[in-house]
Amino acid sequence: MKKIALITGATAGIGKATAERLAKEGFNLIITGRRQRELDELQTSLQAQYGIDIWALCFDVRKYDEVEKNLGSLPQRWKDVDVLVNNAGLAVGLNPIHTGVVDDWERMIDTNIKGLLYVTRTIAPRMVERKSGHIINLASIAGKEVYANGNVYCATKHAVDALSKGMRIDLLPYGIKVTQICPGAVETEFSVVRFKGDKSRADQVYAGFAPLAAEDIAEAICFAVSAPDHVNIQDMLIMPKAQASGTIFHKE
Ligand code: NDP
Ligand code: 8X3
Repeated sequence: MKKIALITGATAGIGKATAERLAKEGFNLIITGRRQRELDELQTSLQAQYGIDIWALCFDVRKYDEVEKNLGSLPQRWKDVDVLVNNAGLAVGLNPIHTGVVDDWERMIDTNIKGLLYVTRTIAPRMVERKSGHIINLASIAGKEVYANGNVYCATKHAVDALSKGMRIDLLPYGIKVTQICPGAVETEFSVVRFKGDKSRADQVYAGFAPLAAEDIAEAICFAVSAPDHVNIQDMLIMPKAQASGTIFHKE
């Protein structure tokens, strides 16, 4: 029987690349995001390419009632999720703390921390019942370091780091693996979202060096998922060759 992977934020970037990589690996997929059209297109393309089954769910991870409605009572054939990839997340704005925009802070906290918690709270109990499962959390270099004006985004990813550790301890008796993936700069829609649609400002983030591609992170996720049963990859920090730390880049 094919395994089931649930990937949040599969409409773009790392989540979409992970859906593609795990489809190639033969997983049946539950894909989520807020953009129905992107979900439909991905579903059609992966089903045709790999002959897998896909269940696409359009909802906002910030709303617990929507999470519960969509994931709390999955149909029988979808409810035994083997791999949960908590990927949906974003940065909004890059301001010093004293000029921070409260709505930006709320979007980041509600998505990156509360959304990840809501989804995990809904899916983990069945993993505990089955004494089997693997949770992959997308943290960041921003969860290991703090950089200028990154204040609240960095705080949310430090929270993911703490939650990954906490989940690993709490779920240990049930044989559930928890892996945290911490990328440096990956060229996705991330910076366009951070700079609220300003594509030229977003492009500057990746100018002068070769950033990671979403597929590089998907490959790392696939590696963690494919490890033998007795092996858990706990934490992976993955940077472009040209990036030494959160803020130190070698640009041509
Ligand atoms: P993208 O902007 O390309 O993709 C983000 C995904 O998250 C989209 O599918 C989006 O879907 C989904 N999403 C955002 N908000 C919500 C929400 N409220 N409800 C449901 N889905 C949501 O970014 P990345 O692929 O780069 O980011 C993926 C993860 O990786 C994030 O957690 C990010 O913090 C992390 N990361 C990214 C790095 C980078 O440099 N790009 C580096 C380190 C970590 P939709 O808009 O359809 O809702
Ligand atoms: C995304 C990478 O460096 O913009 O988490 O924080 S960074």
